[in-house]
Amino acid sequence: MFRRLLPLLVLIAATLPAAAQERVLNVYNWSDYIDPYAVARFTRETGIRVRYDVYDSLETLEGKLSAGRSGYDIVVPTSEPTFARLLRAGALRPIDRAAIPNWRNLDATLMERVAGIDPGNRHGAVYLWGTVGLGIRVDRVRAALGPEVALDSLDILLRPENAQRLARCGIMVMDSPTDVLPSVLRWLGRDPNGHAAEDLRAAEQALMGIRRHVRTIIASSSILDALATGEACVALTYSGDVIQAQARAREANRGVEVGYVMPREGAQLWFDMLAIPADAPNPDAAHAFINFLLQPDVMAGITNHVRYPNAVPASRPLVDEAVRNDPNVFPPPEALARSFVAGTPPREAERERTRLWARFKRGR
Ligand code: N2P
Repeated sequence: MFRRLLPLLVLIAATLPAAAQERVLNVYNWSDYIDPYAVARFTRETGIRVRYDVYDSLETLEGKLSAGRSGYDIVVPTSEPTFARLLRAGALRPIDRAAIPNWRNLDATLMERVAGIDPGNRHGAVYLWGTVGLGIRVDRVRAALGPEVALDSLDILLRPENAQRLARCGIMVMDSPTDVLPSVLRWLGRDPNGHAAEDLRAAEQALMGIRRHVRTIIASSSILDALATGEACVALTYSGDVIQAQARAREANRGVEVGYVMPREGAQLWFDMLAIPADAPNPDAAHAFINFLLQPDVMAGITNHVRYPNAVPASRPLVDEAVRNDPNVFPPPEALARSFVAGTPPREAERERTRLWARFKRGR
């Protein structure tokens, strides 16, 4: 009897406690926003398995989190408006610094920039940052607009006569009012955070002025792919996504040359935050993950892979020289001086932005 039971008992002993103890970290991050090697190394070093989901717009992230019980332990919202709003709604858990000794590796100046919305930086650490601009096929844009065209302005996209000439080549805009409207307002010479009715009307007019020349308004992840293959000729999206597409296009070696345009009118600058939802199932694993990410060598690997600058200065010497010296990855001080950071519009303005965006997508 005992003999027959033994294998069963061994089986139970071997599997049950392991299953009960298996630690899982549920990550919800932007697409193309980590070095896969870092995730594998985290699991190897800690034994914590990672369940990894991605989103490609702030609207998607906020929708998922606002419903509650997302089941995620780590999320990566932009400081404003998303992180600020989640924080205000009580949807984020205070971070226990004692569990994150590598917190000291964070850039004090960058952390100070987000302390206005999160006093004492209690709820988040800057992960990566970047700008909003245009990914372009350099030769095609020159061919369509003339060799003299200035490749540093949103004029390429937003002047209707330019958009018309580029329409056949393929214009795309990322599907995110939150991350598109501020740049349009700035290009118009308006307050990028303006939310008065006339600001929004002006932005809508500008967008409608090019609407019929726009091939698609689509998720930022699809834009990255379309830039890499050459299917998109001009696309409004995030800086590092363009630079990743540029690298992929070079590797493919099919004659697609992708360039990034940081708007001289002033680029939108954003900071993405590592944060823990208030109802995270495994907050201990979340703390362990943040501590792991904030190591200089891990962060350097991430910046090398995704082409966004991070918030750990000691990682800088470990970043590949070509990435470190790329002004589109690390914007020079003059460009930063002209940049602006988005704010958090009041609820009614946010609703109006959503309606405006739906009209833009519909084309009327
Ligand atoms: C990564 C998207 C960049 C994050 N694919 C924008 N805040």
